[in-house]
Amino acid sequence: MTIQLYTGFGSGNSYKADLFLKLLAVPYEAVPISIPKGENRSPEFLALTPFGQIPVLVDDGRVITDSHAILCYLARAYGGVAADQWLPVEAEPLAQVMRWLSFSANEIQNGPTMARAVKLLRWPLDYDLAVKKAYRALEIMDAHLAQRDWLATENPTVADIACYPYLLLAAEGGVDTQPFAEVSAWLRRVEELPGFWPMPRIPNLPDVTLVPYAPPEA
Ligand SMILES: N[C@@H](CCC(=O)N[C@@H](CS)C(=O)NCC(=O)O)C(=O)O
Repeated sequence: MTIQLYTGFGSGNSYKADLFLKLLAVPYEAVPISIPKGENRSPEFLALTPFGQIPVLVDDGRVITDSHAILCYLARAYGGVAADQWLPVEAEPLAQVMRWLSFSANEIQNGPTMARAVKLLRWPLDYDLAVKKAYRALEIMDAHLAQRDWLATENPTVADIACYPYLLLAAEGGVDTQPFAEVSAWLRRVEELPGFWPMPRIPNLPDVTLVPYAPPEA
């Protein structure tokens, strides 16, 4: 039975699932859901997930919601010989992966993701606070990646796939990743993974002025 991924153009959370399916070379059917058209509020879609959010993965009757849950499901179900690499089962590396999945769901979500939501979707949020959180998250990541190639273990894991999209998209929210050399190098490493699939980008977006990064005073 074909795997279906309910996904949306411009959605970084959906792209996490699309990208990982491509990296694992798992065939699937992409079912586009338009949030601007309200398709995520249709009775059919809400029957799949009361959250009304994309992405949703349906695999042989199993419905998996939430991008990070989908990444973990795919790693274990379809990772094959690399399953333990993408999502380790041993206590310490598993904890490290969870730590960076939480970073994606909290620090990245509340930083670059929210800054982008303000600029792209006009969400009525505190933009300055989102940018401040974004730069703090980037400082932490940059220092962490100065010591290592990948976020959680010595190999790429689902944590790298989870953190990648909204840092790729950071400039759409006015957040500049350029001053963060280690993060920039890590973004390129993700893009060099075999099977990497670039995110289809929203064309003709209005220019967003990058907020200059000011390093903390020593
Ligand atoms: N925790 C969820 C968040 C998913 C999410 O916020 N998806 C957005 C698109 S990127 C969405 O569906 N928004 C519509 C809504 O919340 O009504 C995940 O990681 O998948």
